[in-house]
Amino acid sequence: MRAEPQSFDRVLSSMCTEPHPVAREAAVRFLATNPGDPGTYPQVSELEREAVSRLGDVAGLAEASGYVASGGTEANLQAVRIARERADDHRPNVVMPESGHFSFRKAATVLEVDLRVVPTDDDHRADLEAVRQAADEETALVVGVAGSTEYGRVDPIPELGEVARAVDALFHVDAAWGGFVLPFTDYEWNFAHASVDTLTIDPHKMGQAAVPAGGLLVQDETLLDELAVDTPYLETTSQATLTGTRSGAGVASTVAALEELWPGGYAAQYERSQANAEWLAGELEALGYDVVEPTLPLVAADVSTPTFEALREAGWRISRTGSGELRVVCTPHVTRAMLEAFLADVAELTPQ
Ligand code: 0PR
Repeated sequence: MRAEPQSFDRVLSSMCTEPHPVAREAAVRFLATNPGDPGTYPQVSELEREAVSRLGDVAGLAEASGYVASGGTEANLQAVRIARERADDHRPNVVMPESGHFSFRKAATVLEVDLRVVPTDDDHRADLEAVRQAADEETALVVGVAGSTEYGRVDPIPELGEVARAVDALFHVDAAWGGFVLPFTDYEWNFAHASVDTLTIDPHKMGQAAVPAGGLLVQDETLLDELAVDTPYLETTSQATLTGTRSGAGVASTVAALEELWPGGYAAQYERSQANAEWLAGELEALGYDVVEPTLPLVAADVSTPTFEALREAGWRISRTGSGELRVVCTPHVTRAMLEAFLADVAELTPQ
């Protein structure tokens, strides 16, 4: 097999990044283990407990429960599933701001719940009043986003938690992308700041672990019981994950990355990424583009379709928001030198 994987040199669109060397090494070492079968693979199972506990440190949860999922999609789907199992209604609803990730749409289809998508405000954050109006006694789950996919925005998490409580629904925070940068900001986003029941935090995004490594954390371990099914022919008696067999690579690389980087390494990376995002935003603005202020390390700018396409032609891996803005995610592999080269190409394509 001679094919080579994509290099990260021109990747500005991805929420994932090059794994940290220690995370890569751990992933390779544990590739052939299966945390789905703890009776047979006890070492990786022990590592998963450690991963969850360390993710709890990041997300402000002292007694953490949860597991390392395949990614944010699985973690979000499982959060909806927990809420669905707890609801009495035949077909409960889930209230989510329009900034919520499309994984919730998959979850709603699979689990047959109604997804009530409510508008965001002028700053792309959940409109609290709209969430309040959409939530009712049939609401099983309210979703808040802490680091949105398109604009890196953080919803008013404590207030959304109160809305969920008022209708006796569970409250889920999707910090799949934001979870490893938010600890270094002033945002109130996690278990420490609000009545959060479940939370997604993905090591394989800003956590610098290898794919596949998502994180589902639950505030109370009994919430996981909603997911558990009996496993008659395994040594262990039940399984809460959605997947059965799964590689231990994600689990091991999560522990390795956290051991190496939490908190100092992630803090330094956040500073670099945020400074890069602010620099790029300033330069794009100076070229005359409308830029959405990067409150987290993600820049969106109103670049025309021909310019966008010419940049892609030039080899840049870039993506667009739902409303067509260019979107650059300042992940750890995105260096200032890369952004300088990118900006030079943008400048060349910009009419004087
Ligand atoms: N929640 C949020 C807030 C996300 O941004 C994403 C993924 C998910 C959940 C789902 O996570 P998984 O993809 O791990 O299941 N957001 C990116 C997106 O949809 C995923 C992505 C990653 C896209 C790498 C491109 C890419 O190269 O845009």
